[in-house]
Amino acid sequence: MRAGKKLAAVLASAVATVIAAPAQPAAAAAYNCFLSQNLCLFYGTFNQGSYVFFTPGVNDANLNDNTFAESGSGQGQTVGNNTRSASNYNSSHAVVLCTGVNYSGICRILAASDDWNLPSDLTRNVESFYWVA
Ligand SMILES: [Ca+2]
Repeated sequence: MRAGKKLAAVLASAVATVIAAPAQPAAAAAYNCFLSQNLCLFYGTFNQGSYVFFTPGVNDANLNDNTFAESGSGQGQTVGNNTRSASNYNSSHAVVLCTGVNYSGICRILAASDDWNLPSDLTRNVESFYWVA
């Protein structure tokens, strides 16, 4: 019983920590990216810095009117031509990222459940993306 109560207290503490966490950038990223089925685009390499997330099935033909919203390096910068890494947390749908607006230019597939430092021809050069059905 006593051990059980202690465990319950630890769990309650953990829950409180999780609930309190959204003020922290890393926790926000955990919610919007790592614990989601979303596509996340990051200002920095290795999924670092400010980021923006897109829900499954919602394409964006022009990332030049999006800004990195979350706190971190690059916050407020334009997403178009500034994305350095990307993570596709969707377990069933790939995404295609393109260097031009309206899915033009060089386009490359980011597989489901995969992440990238963008290849040299895409880094700081992505302007649109779409989900693969
Ligand atoms: Ca847009």
